[in-house]
Amino acid sequence: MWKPIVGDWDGDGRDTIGLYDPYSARFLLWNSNSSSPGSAIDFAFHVRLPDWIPLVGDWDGDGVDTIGLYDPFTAHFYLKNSNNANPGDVIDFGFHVQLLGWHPLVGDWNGDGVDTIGLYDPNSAHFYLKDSNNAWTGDVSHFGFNVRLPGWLPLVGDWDRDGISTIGLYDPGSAHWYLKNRNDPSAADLIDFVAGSQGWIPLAGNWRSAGAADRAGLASACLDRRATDAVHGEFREWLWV
Ligand SMILES: [Ca+2]
Ligand SMILES: [Ca+2]
Ligand SMILES: [Ca+2]
Ligand SMILES: [Ca+2]
Repeated sequence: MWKPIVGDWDGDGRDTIGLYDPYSARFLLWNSNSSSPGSAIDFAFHVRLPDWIPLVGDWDGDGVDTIGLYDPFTAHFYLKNSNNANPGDVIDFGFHVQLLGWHPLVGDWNGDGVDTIGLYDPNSAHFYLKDSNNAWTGDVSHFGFNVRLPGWLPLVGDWDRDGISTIGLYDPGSAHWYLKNRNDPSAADLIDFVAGSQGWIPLAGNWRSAGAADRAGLASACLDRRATDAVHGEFREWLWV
C-alpha cells in the first residue's frame, strides 16, 4: 500500500504531495497539488521495508523538505538531507527499544527552523517531542492526555503561523479534529468535524502560499499502482478559518 506524504520539495514555501511505496522503498514527490501533477521526483532504495514509515522534514533548516524513514522495530530514524537514493547524507540514530504501534512525528517544536522528531504513544495518548535529531534524551518534552484514544491519529502543523509546530489528533471514528497551538495537555484550540472515508490518513501542510498557516487534509489510503505504472489515489484539503 502506497502511503501519502506532503512536503516543500522545491523550497518555494508551499507544501505539495508525494507518495511512498514500502515494497521498493520508492518515493514519488510532486511540486504541484493537482490531479495531473506532471513529472515527479522519483527514486527508490530498492529494498523491501513493509513496516517502515516515511517521514518528511527540513532536517538542515535550508527551507527544503527531504525524506526520512522510521523503523518501528528498533525505534530507529534515518533522515536524509536530499531527495535522492544517495545514502551519503543520512542522519541515523535510534533508541534501541521496540515501540510497536507508536507513531513517529516531525515538527519544528522550538521554532529554530529545523525540523526534529517526535513520537506518539496511542496507548497512553502521550507525545514525546525532541529538539535535536539524535538519540540523546535530554531535550525531550513530553505530555499526555491521560485517556485512551484508540484509533486516533496524530498530526503536526503550524496552525497559527508563529513558526512553532504543534500537535493535533484526528478521530476517524467520529471524524473530529482537535488541533492545538501549544504542545501541552490543555484543551484543543480548534475543533472541527470533517469526515474522510474509511482508512483515510490525516495530513497537514501549507497548501496555499508561502507564509500561510498549515491546514489539515486527508488522503486516501487506497493508493495502488496500475498496469501503466501510474499511481492513483486521492488527496483532499480544506480551509480552516
Ligand atoms: Ca514547494
Ligand atoms: Ca532541508
Ligand atoms: Ca526546531
Ligand atoms: Ca504554531
